[in-house]
Amino acid sequence: MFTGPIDVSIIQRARKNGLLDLRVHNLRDYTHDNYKTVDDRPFGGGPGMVLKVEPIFEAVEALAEEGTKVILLTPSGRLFDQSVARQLAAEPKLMMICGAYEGVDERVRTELADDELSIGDYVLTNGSLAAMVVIDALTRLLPGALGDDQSALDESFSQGLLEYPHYTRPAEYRGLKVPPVLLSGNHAEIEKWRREQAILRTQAQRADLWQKKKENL
Ligand code: 21W
Repeated sequence: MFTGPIDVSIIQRARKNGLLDLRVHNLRDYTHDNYKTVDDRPFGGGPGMVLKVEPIFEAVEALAEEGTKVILLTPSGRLFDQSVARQLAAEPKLMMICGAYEGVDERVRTELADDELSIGDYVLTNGSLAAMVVIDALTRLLPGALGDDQSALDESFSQGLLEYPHYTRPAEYRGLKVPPVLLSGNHAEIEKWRREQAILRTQAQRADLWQKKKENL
């Protein structure tokens, strides 16, 4: 699950450049039985399996350092967004616990987790892809992680509007023309057009964002 994404592009470069120290641990390494059991049936009955408390406690005790913020990825966590990403990117050390099966023994949440995050209102098979999403969003915010040609300004969200439309060459493709203003060289007009487009788009696609934006105008 992790080896593909963490070995590509920006994340890998951040690791090579010493901006990011990323390690993946297997809970099975913190079990003591021959079967390396990490899950068990839920007390009280019901479907599925629950991640056991002991391997997680032992893993966190072995791996967490002074100042490590422990985050549980769970569908019932608070919603991860760009402002949470900015806060977390400023933390020196994070440890993410990925849930699996029906969930994680509640004592992990109450005793170990400093924070609980969900990446959105849809159901994944486990928390590792959610952790990968968080890692990706945080990595690009690390100072120096993006190349010169890329911007960490988070244009889509920092100003509370969606992004304006982008075009590149050719100026006409199969009769589809780039808006003439973008070819005009008039930077004030281009700025104005982009802002209008961003507003129109936000109104059409994200009434929730537009509502918030209006309050702050
Ligand atoms: C999916 C775990 C469903 C538990 C009520 C009672 C981590 C996640 C996850 C998963 C259930 C995140 C049920 C967005 C996600 C994650 C696996 C609950 C059914 N409902 N963010 N029992 N979406 N998902 N099982 O799924 O661990 S962050």
